[in-house]
Amino acid sequence: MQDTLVVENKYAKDERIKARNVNDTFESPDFYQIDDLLDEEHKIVRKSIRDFIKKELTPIIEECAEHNVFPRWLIPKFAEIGAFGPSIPEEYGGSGMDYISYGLIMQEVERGDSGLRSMASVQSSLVMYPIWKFGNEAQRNKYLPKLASGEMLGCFGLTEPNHGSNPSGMTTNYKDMGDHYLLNGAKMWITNSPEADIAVVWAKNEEGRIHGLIVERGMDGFSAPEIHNKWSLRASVTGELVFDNVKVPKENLLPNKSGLGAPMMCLDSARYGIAWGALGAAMDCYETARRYSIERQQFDRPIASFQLIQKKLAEMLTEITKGQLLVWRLGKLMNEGKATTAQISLAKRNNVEIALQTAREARQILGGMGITGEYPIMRHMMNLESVITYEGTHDIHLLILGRELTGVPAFV
Ligand code: TGC
Ligand code: FAD
Repeated sequence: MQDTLVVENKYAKDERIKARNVNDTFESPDFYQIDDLLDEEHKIVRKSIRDFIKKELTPIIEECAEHNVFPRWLIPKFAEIGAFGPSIPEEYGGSGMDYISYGLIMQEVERGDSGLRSMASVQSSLVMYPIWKFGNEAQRNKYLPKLASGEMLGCFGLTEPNHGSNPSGMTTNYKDMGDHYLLNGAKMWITNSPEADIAVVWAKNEEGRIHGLIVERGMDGFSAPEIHNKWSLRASVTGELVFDNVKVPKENLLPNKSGLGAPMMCLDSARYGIAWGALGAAMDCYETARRYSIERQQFDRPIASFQLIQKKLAEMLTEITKGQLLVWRLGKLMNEGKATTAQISLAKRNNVEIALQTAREARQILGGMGITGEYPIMRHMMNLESVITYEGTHDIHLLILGRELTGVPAFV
């Protein structure tokens, strides 16, 4: 990871980057007048995030992705616009918004880049949510305001080197040493970890029961090495979490829920956000391809005039529109506390899949230009290859649905 300050200064001087800023005229497609289903607050939230992404992220994102730079300097700005803890009550620094607003924030941020949406959804759904939901009052007051303001960045450690799709097999564990817990083990593929100030870590106690613990940067025996050579989410930082006899104070255990159900509840919230977010990436690819097809001439006419190009665009828009309706309804169910894990799986699975298909088709419409960083499509496509794997792989979500439909788990 390069020194972010050096990179920031370099970017500030770059005329080409300023030009990109002016050119971001993105508007989301709304073929079924879904905006009529949103209230004024939703539209205001969406506009403010969209403006922020155009002003702050679009100008730098291609270079960040190319040079593998996590733009940490944007974190206070993400906080300012309410991207951290949108559904967390205001008394803890959150914004107390509903789930449709949360979804729209994720959509707009991922329209900018899935890596930055990852950073924000981990902070909100996987760090702030468990501290709020399973923590005590002292933990909420100690951590949530700082996470909401961006003073602290968090990460979430569930996956292990040998336990990805089956987190219940985790071996990370802690022992009760009387005045503290002793934590040992390792987590893998952890978004934000090398930059994080705290980690919400899931580990087994001596009886094999899973609990959440808050581990702070700087604790003896705790390290978070970065994972290098990613061809996906290059503007997001991913790493390991290594615990070598880490003494965790007893007050850092999240007391109000144990068992795999606790991290799974966090995943429900994060997967919901991804279902919206992936649509943002799809919209950006669709809009880019639609505009390009009108401008690009071959055989003395715009490529938009060819039926095969129109077919691609029409199918992209159809899938995006279906995805929009899906997440709007899911958002209503989330607001009412009625959304089920299987419903969330269906939306995450569907919307990430159609986003990837959209990116692949859009890339074809741009021909050779589609593989360059002059357009966002290849970056979105590579990012989405992670999104389709994390928070439960595409096939695991299918199996979650299969279990719901038949009552028979087919995981083993
Ligand atoms: P299973 O038998 O399904 O459940 C075990 C216990 O947990 C309870 N439970 C839930 N409780 C509340 N809400 C939920 N959503 C729940 N899901 C499960 C369940 O009732 C049971 O409780 P009890 O009391 O009966 O014991 O567990 P299983 O071991 O059979 O696993 C099922 C499976 C495969 C679906 C699950 O393990 C799974 O979803 N695996 C995928 C793993 C995954 O999604 N990992 C994500 C890691 S985090 C991440 O990727 C972040 S990326 C972030 C970013 O950058 O954006
Ligand atoms: P595996 O579980 O080894 O799966 C490999 C293949 O086997 C997949 O195709 C899978 O679908 C298939 N498979 C597995 N089990 C079955 C089965 N029963 N039936 C059929 N097929 C099966 N984790 C965190 O805890 N926190 C994070 O912040 C986080 N961030 C991430 C960021 C990135 C960029 C990535 C890539 C991953 C991140 N993850 C994180 C981990 C992510 O959740 C896991 O990668 C994911 O759950 C899959 O686990 P795995 O990679 O070990 O794959």
